[in-house]
Amino acid sequence: MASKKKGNSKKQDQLDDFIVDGKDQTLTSRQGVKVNDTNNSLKSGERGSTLLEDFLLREKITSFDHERIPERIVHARGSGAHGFFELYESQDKYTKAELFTDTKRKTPVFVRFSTVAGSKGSPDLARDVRGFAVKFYNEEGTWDLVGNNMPIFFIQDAMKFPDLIHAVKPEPNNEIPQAASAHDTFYDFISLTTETLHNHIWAMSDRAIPRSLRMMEGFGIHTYRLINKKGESHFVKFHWKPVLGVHSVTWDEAVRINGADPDFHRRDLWEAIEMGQFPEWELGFQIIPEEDEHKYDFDILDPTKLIPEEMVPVQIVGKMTLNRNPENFFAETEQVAFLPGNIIPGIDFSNDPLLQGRLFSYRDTQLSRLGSPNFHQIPINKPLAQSHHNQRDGHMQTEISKGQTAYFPNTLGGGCPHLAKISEGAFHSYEERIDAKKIRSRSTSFSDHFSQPALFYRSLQEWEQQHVIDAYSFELGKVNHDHIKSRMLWLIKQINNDLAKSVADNLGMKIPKTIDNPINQAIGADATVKDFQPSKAKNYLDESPALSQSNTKFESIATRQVAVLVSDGFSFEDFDKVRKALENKNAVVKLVASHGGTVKCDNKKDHKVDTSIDTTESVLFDAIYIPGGKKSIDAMTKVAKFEKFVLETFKHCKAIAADNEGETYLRNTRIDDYLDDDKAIFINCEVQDFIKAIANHRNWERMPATKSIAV
Ligand code: HDE
Repeated sequence: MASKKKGNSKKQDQLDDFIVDGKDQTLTSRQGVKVNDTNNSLKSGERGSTLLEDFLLREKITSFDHERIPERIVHARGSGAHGFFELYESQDKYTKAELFTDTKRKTPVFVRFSTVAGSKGSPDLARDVRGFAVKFYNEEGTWDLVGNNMPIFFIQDAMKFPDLIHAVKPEPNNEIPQAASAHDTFYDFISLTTETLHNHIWAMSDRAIPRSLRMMEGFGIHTYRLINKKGESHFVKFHWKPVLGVHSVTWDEAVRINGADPDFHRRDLWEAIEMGQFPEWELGFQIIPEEDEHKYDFDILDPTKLIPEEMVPVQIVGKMTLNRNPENFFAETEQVAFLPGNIIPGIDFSNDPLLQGRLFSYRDTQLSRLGSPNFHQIPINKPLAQSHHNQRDGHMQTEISKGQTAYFPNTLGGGCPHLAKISEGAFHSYEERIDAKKIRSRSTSFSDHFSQPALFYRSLQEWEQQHVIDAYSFELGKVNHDHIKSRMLWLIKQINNDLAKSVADNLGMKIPKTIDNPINQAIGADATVKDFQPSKAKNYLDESPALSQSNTKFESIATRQVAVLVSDGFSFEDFDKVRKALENKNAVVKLVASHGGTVKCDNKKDHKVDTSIDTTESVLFDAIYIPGGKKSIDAMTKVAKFEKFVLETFKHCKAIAADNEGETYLRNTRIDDYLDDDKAIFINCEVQDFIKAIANHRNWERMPATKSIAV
């Protein structure tokens, strides 16, 4: 057992009780019998057959055979971390949930980020939505906020979820493609299901290829309710805002990162926490008073709609910090079970039909994934709150429930566990008035599928729009059936004419004047199709600046990776000046040399090489610096990979700095023509300017020039 550390949260203490540390211990069997040979099986003679009697072999192999559990049907690829949430100011006017009223609390959390479509071993930089699931371990019970990094979802009703996922997953005949939406079945479905178009355009934007899990927003998506002590309800949407801002890579980088380091996001999260650069997000509420429920041109229960922040501002209420990596990936990140139905007094559901379906699905999936209704007892899922109930037995029961009774009411157990009053903190569902017909149909208030994708596209900067054009062109370019591409072009035209024209040009196709099948086959055979036509689109806002990544934060270079390109004889003076300035701002500076081991500076001192140029790629860095030193530059000129590094860094619009002979190196490359006018290239300049350019993330103005640089 690990010893409890000072400053541990209660949850951490609870987890520590389960940690088994083999350090300084003798190898034993699972029953604790000491073992003196785990290399050879028990045989009948040195060259004889293995004996069935070998309990050590059987135990070892049997455990191994059963090491894998079914991966999540969606969100299989994920990375997790521990942390805590702190409240800035009591929100008691909205909610009685203690984590939102007690500013002295440090609520322990476990967060799991994920991609959706790929398998457990798929690469991190797939073009995909990212899951953003947070488990809050409260004294009053666990609350799971299971959201994504985009504020809306693809579909309006849970009934369609299996269709959506079957369409995006690898095609069933050949299991191709892995972790990619660019294929026929996905676009067949999307082109027939117009409610998907809003989430889809987000997936075509840079939001789908984040620079880091630490640099993406999170959203609860659904409208929830907050309930205060008086029993009053406000509708709420939850937002996570990353302190480092929202930043992405380009598609060209994403493709290369997937080869160079498929664990790019997982490694980035892990390393940031290990180096004490704890990822942080602020939590915000968008509050909608009950009386405003029907005020908007969209339905607040429709999960394919966001509420523009310009219409309902996000009120920041607290901050989440992730400060501890898991001890064991399987035990924690793999076995963590999120349930949108894990709710606490002070928070309640709305009638969003997607949310309602999720309440059933997640518990069900944990049964087949974790194999038992006792999955709550797994340490990572165990509530901090005491739990006493009459649920019993089942696979892997680890609790030893005492007493004669397992039913309620009882006298033999003293009436226990007894009921709690609402005034004693019992959960009580909001008493919403319902007077309705039983009906299987879609509300016409959910029928406008075009206004918000159009608003999203209008709100982007030119460079962001270009990325969206490129993404549609790439994805549809991978689709084999022309009729599917044609339908998509027609639908994209309903979102934005220029966008559709650019994509059609790239595909070498014409936008059809009309499409054959009525849109929204997907709504229901008897639905009034005309209610779901693009003509229903409304223009309630010209632009929503909050949707563009150009309006995010550009303040910090903390954890940004800077490659210093060198060979033997590099200028120590140049290097030391830049390194100190960057490290002072918590950037990570790495010596990338023509060889591994150590590299000599012009003072003849050896410096440890972080990575040789042969074992890394430019896409793993945010910026490059080339110090002077004639000998170093001459040697670099003979290694072609250095030039590839520089050209790619230019192509991906990142900051480049060089001093003294470093300039000669850059002048001899194909970016020579651009060196003097580029806002993010610095030759013999102030380091502070280089730092500012790294914080700015990218110089997108360079994009047109990068077209002519092929690497
Ligand atoms: Fe999920 N989803 N989902 N989902 N979802 C799962 O649960 C499901 C939806 C989300 O890191 C599964 O434990 C249905 C919306 C995240 O462990 C499964 C519907 C949103 C994660 C499931 C939705 C999400 C999941 C698979 C439509 C954003 C990963 C494994 C009604 C608000 C959690 C599991 C983690 C995981 C079902 C829609 C987010 C099968 C039926 C909307 C972040 O239960």
